[in-house]
Amino acid sequence: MIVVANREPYIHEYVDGAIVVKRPASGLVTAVEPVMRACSGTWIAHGSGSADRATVDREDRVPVPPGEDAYLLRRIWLTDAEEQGYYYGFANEGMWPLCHVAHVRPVFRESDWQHYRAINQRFADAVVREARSDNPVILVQDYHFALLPAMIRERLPKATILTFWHIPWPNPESFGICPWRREILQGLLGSTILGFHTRFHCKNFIETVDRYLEARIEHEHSTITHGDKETFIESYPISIEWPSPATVAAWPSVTVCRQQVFGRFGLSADHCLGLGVDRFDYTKGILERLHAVERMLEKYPQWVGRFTFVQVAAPTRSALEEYRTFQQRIDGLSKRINERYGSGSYQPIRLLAEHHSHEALNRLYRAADVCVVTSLHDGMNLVCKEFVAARDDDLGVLILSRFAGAAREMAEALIVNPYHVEETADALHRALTMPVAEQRERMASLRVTVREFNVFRWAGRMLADAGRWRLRERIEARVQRHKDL
Ligand code: ADQ
Repeated sequence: MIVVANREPYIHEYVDGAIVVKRPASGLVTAVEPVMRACSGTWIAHGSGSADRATVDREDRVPVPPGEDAYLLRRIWLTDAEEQGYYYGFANEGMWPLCHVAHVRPVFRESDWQHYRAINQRFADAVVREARSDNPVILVQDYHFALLPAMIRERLPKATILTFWHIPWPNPESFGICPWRREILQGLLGSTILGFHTRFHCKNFIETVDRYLEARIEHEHSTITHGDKETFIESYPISIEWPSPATVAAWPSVTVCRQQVFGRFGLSADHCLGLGVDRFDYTKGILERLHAVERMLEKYPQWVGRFTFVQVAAPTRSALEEYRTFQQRIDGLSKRINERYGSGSYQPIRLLAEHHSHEALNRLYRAADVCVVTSLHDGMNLVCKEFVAARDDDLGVLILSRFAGAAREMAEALIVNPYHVEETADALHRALTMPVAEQRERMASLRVTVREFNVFRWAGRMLADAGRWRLRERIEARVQRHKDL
């Protein structure tokens, strides 16, 4: 199996002259990495770490995870100008805001598009070189590679190409502003299967194709035929790896986690803790969330001095002005709320603008009374699932945006419209006063959902569909051979 994703699952960096391995803060990596560990194969990605070149062999490959060597990571090198055009430019200033419709204007530059096309071609060449047969199974990941499926199809016509789009797909009107909409749609239709998180995104995609391309659409089977190639469009809600009993046994108890986290922030045992965990991204609704915390303190003053909100935010795409300004706005708002409601050592907002290890995040999840996910638009959102997986005590409340794909599966959360600050403030108060029995009932039910529909179910469903597809193609080829005889 070959996975193509922009982000690598393991980044080698020089720190004080020594090489250390880092795990990126990325929902895609969180979800797809356990599948690769189980299936083995090759993961092709941009080599972005300062020590990446020093750790690969002559074919630019390195076995990972370090020490386990379960699969190969094949690195692709980009110049600064290529990274600027393909990754920061077209992918993150064009496609990301285009698909999230989060009121940030997409920017489309001809030069970015040229880089995007060239880098998609470079990855397609690498796939062809890494393929060990004429019909490999290739998993193409995300909006960095919209052109890749058709490029691979041209060189490996028998390949099974499963493309998964990790972010939302907008409606045809919104998508229509992209100057290269036809090329992007045609690129994606090189896939055998094209997956989205929700039926709603599938429907938007099919309607977009209907609007801008000549294609035959079979709504009943959810297939699109463009040229002589048929693509199956299906929803596969992504998830996380459910922690094994051995993993859970190694976790510090909830009581210990709470003591450690409360100790770190100097909070008394009867204090309440709210938690947000995100990349520093304008789609995640961090500003709206902080406004809701402020409104809750204003409306329910009994929480002043008794409630602290910890916002963990990993800096991301900091080369882009939009992201730097966003981070400054969050900083400014946190300071203002702390000036308004803080006193002495009490600060209602604790902003931790840094990358955290998986263990540190898990401790926070286990210590929190309420976890708040207020994305303005999110393909799925895995933070809410990680929070639920961490709570083997069945306690804690999840507040979840109705605009995250996860809201469709996690109805036992307190579902909010993050644009409605008053509603989120009330939900916070409700979460903090929720009786233990109700917390247990909601959390136990959420845990069943996340355990059942874990990331292996996601990958398993996609691969099973691919298997059926390959079988059908083999039978059709055999029938054709008989006809020809
Ligand atoms: P992301 O936009 O990256 O993913 P999300 O699904 O929430 O969003 O995943 C974020 C991941 O990064 C989580 O595993 C989280 O623990 C980790 N993370 C966040 N902040 C961190 C920090 N400060 N330190 C360390 N780790 C941190 C995209 C889509 C989502 C979709 C996923 C998977 O935007 O909608 O759910 O892909 O398809």
